[in-house]
Amino acid sequence: MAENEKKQSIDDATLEMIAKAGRDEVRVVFDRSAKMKPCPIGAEGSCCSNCAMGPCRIPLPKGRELTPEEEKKRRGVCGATAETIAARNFVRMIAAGAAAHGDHGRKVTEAFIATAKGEAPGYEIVDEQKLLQLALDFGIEIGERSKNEIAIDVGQKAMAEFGKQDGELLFLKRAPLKRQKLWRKLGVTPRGIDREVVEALHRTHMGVDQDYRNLLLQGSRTALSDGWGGSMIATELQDIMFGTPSPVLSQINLGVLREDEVNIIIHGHEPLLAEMMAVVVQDPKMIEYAKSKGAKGINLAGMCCTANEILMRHGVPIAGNFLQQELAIVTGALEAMVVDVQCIMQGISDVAQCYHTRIITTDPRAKIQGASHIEFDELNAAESARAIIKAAIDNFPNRGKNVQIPKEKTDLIAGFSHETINYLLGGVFRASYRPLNDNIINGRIRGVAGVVGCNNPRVTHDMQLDMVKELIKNDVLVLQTGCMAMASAKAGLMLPEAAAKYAGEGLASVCEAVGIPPVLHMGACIDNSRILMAATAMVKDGGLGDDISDLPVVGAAPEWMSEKALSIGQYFVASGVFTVFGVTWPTTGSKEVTDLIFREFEEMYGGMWAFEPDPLKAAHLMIAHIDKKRKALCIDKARERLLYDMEMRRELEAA
Ligand code: BF8
Repeated sequence: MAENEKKQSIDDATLEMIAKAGRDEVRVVFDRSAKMKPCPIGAEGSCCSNCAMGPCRIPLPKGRELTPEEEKKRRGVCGATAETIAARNFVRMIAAGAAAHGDHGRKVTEAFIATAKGEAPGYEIVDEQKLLQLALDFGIEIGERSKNEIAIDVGQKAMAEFGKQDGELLFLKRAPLKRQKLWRKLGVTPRGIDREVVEALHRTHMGVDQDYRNLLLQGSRTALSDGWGGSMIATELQDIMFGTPSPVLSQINLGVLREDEVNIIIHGHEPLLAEMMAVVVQDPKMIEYAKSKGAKGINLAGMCCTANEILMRHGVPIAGNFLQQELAIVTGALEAMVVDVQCIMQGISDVAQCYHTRIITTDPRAKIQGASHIEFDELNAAESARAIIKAAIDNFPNRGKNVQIPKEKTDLIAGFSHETINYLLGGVFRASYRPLNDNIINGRIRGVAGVVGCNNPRVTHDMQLDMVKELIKNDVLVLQTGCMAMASAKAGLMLPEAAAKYAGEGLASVCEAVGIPPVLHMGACIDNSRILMAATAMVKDGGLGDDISDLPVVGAAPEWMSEKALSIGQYFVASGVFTVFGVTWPTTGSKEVTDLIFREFEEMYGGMWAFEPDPLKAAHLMIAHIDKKRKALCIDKARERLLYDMEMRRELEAA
């Protein structure tokens, strides 16, 4: 089906706002993507723009194999082969993604240290138990010291991980021993978070590393420095400062915006400002101020991963995922879109000019032309948050008559941190993954899938639902983060009652016994580190092999678009997880590179990439991989028996 024929979204609120944008003559991402055909040479990874002798474009011929003669001539000006060019591009994308997560982690660490020192009023050390756990992981003395003294040392040790030059990242010790040994053997053990990103950029510079296998090793090392480094540090320190998530009820979709209140959306990734805004919007003085401008109150909602952060810890509602950011403005009911970093489309600035919405940038690293900038100061967080919220309230009287808020909003339960799953499954006194492992071994749960990542207008918005529904129907427990979690939440899959409606009998029986939905929201994209921890906990609880690659566990990002998603995918693969991406695959310009990452990686890491744009077919690739792992663990028979028993039961009931 041609791009302009495909359905733009399966979400009614999104479709309603696309139509309104059309009537208002406002161009949004869906229009721009229909007009802009992706460059086929760049899409397959066959364009090198790493020096000024190029850009060199060496596309594959359409619909036929290369002749040996063409193959020989397929070189950039420097002589770079298709393999080198595809691998360089791939590794650069990983490095950019890892840098984004790492820089998020660093910013949080700075605020964490300031908090521990008492220099950041309004923030505090909330989860003491997690602090002590981290102190033990880092080898920091606890003794009789105060939580703030311990936290200063924890923060400084975490900060040192970014600039460390040798040795191994500290969190790697959390991985199964076998995995750690494998990383050392392959030479992909990350030394320092920044160092791996810098080395990836150096080695992909013109005239440096020109062996695609060697380049891909640095790709793994860089990605691992994200998953077991920058992202994990961000997750852990945020939990200590803001609380480790536990189940919380909230709502999602554009219908959470309110006609009669000042609507503020906080959008981006880092929760430092959002946390403070969640507190300040409740200040009676601010509410009074909003009333003085004619509003009934202040309504704070989130978008993208900042939304996930404040949803997980406070139940702040979510207005939508990545492709809905401009559409929130199109409602005509948004007083301010407050942004921090990452996944913020520059298009919001153009769209906002057609309505009254103020775009407020807050971070010196992420300014947008045409937006107002009110800088957020972590050391004076409440004051900054107040100034930003006041600016939004002041804009309420400017709201026009062209307001249309979709009615769609769905309840969801979020807050499934790794620790919460542990407690829910095992109970507070014997928290463990044992019941999960037992139910995998006895076949009620077939396996576990992490379905994560973005939206991408190249495919139908939120179409990943087909994948998630197929997985749970086949008794696969689904863990989600990022914008994919939001897609499932909008469809009601993150409610306990979804188990009876959508899950297979085995999975439904476990969900009903524990009282959890069949699809668990684990947080923002940096919280994919929680999935690594969950997988490691499953290995450590025993009975499912001695490495992550032995587990019937798979990953997917069916609608990915961001470089961060590639970094996440690569650290999943290098940690031993079979990972399927949809939309497009960025190395198809080189058969060698693609073969390496789709096939040989399995021998190297026990996990490999796959590309399948059809979400149903992708789900079946994942299920097949789960079954392969079950067979290798000799637990495939248990499931057959279980299914046989159920069949017999049905026959008996029928008789
Ligand atoms: O970091 S899922 S579109 S918001 S990149 Fe961006 Fe992708 Fe959404 Fe979360 Ni992750």
